[in-house]
Amino acid sequence: MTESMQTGPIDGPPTVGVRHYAGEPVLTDGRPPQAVILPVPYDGTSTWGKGADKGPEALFEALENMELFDIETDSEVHRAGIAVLEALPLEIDGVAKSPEEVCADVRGEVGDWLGKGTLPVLVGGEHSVSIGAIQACAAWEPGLSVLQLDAHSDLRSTFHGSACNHACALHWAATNTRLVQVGIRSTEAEERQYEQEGNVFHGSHCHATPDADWITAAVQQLGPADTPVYITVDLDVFDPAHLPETGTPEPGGLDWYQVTGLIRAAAQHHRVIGFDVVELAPRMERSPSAFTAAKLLHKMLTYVLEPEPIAAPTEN
Ligand SMILES: [Mn+2]
Repeated sequence: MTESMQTGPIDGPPTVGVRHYAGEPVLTDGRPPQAVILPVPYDGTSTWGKGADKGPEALFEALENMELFDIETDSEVHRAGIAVLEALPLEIDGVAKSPEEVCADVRGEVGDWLGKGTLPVLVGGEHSVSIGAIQACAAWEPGLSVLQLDAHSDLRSTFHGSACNHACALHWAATNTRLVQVGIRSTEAEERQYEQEGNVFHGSHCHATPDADWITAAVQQLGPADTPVYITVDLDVFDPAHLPETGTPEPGGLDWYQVTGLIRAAAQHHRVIGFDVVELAPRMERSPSAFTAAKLLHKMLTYVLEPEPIAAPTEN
């Protein structure tokens, strides 16, 4: 645990964590926050486009410059009590942690927050940061299903000598949980043995099928109503026209309304107990990709925490 619980003035420094979510105070009244955001700026195993270590900072900067009222739900989720934690330490005495150590540390931290009844949310970092979070959620809820939005299968059992490589991000989930994969358009022949029958929704399928149809099918494949679900969003699920700044962009991706439509439906039908947004690799100042990633994080918190709608002011 990196932070202790304290109470403090609403206008003062954050009472939990190290910075205000979206620049707004954390309204927890001394209780544990409803959600914590754990930045994991890890980029130890990426192979092509480096820069995922810069993802969390760019995302938070964009978040602090965004309108927080959500038009779709008439709500402001930041009032629910969301804390941004200190980034997960990635070195010990100046030496970079191994992928396995990062995985174990994420697992421990996520498990601690689940135990407090707080929704754990990770911001990456490359995709291997999801492994420990999924393992912690599966230990907490043995019937866990995992919803993966991604261009890549990430199902290899090992890569470059480690099972905690980004190319293996979902292997553990595929072999230990019910895994539904959406937006996939890049895979290796050897990975297909780990796919779960009926649970892979390729990018081409999402484009050729009415959204309502494939979204309903994907949500059903996660299990019966109220199944505990972990959602992992690799931002390369988006088409590069919508979000180009990611480590390994792939053509033929989903658009904003497909991604948010799927996540909203999944959150309405099931019980989301944790999620992550990974693989933002910003390459420019005031990155539009970082803004899209920040807005997606805000949307996902809205869908999962379901804040009360705010009534429009009326004239007397
Ligand atoms: Mn990917």
